Amino acid sequence: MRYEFYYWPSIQGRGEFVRLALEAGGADYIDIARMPGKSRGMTGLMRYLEGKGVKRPPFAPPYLKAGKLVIGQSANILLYLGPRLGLAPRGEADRLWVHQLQLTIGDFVDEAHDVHHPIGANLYYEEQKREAKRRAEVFIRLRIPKFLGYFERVLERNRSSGGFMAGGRMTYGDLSMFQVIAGLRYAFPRTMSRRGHRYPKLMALHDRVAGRSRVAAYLRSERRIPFNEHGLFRHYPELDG
Ligand SMILES: N[C@@H](CCC(=O)N[C@@H](CS)C(=O)NCC(=O)O)C(=O)O
Repeated sequence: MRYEFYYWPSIQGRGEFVRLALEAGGADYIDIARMPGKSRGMTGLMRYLEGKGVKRPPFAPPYLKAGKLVIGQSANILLYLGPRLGLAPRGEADRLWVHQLQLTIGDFVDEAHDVHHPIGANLYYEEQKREAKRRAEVFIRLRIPKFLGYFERVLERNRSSGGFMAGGRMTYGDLSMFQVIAGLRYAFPRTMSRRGHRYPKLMALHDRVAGRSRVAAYLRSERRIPFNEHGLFRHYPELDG
């Protein structure tokens, strides 16, 4: 199966959760909008969003074409890919648990996005700087500790060896958690260097995932788009505590 992956070509964004799974699972895939001949790729991306000839069009990228299936919503794509790429546990209860973790990660990254766009995604950051500053204070003081504290407890309670969130093997949930830690370190370096030590298991998980051979090769490659100020995790020093 050659998967077709559709996402904005210049950001990691929510697409990165899927890219990481495709890469870590050794999938055969094309990142459509990043194919040479930029406009051709974007045409492919928009075709499904506009619902042209598609019975079940996705609302927004990322989405994945797998044969005749067109699957939207990052957590839904991972629910599909996980078992196929060896990145999900076997039993139903365990699969639901990883899916639940992924949905919680989705909630967290929505909030990370809303730090720099608290009023609306249609406005520039510069048009909502004052509100962003207030939002960042709450995010740093209350929301980062609440979410990271929760994920740290998840790691503490998973008694299987390996240091992953569910069972003894790496799942797509661990890959996504790696991405969240990397993103927070990029966007809020001061906050994370002051408070990161409170979450030793999460920091270790980040390093463990980054060290996996396929992930490490991907991170070194040009396929990994650098963090930037157009994506989900943005570094604006004035918002960093
Ligand atoms: N919950 C969806 C969110 C998808 C989403 O918000 N995609 C963004 C890019 S990261 C987008 O292009 N949204 C267009 C819009 O909301 O109008 C997911 O996790 O896939």
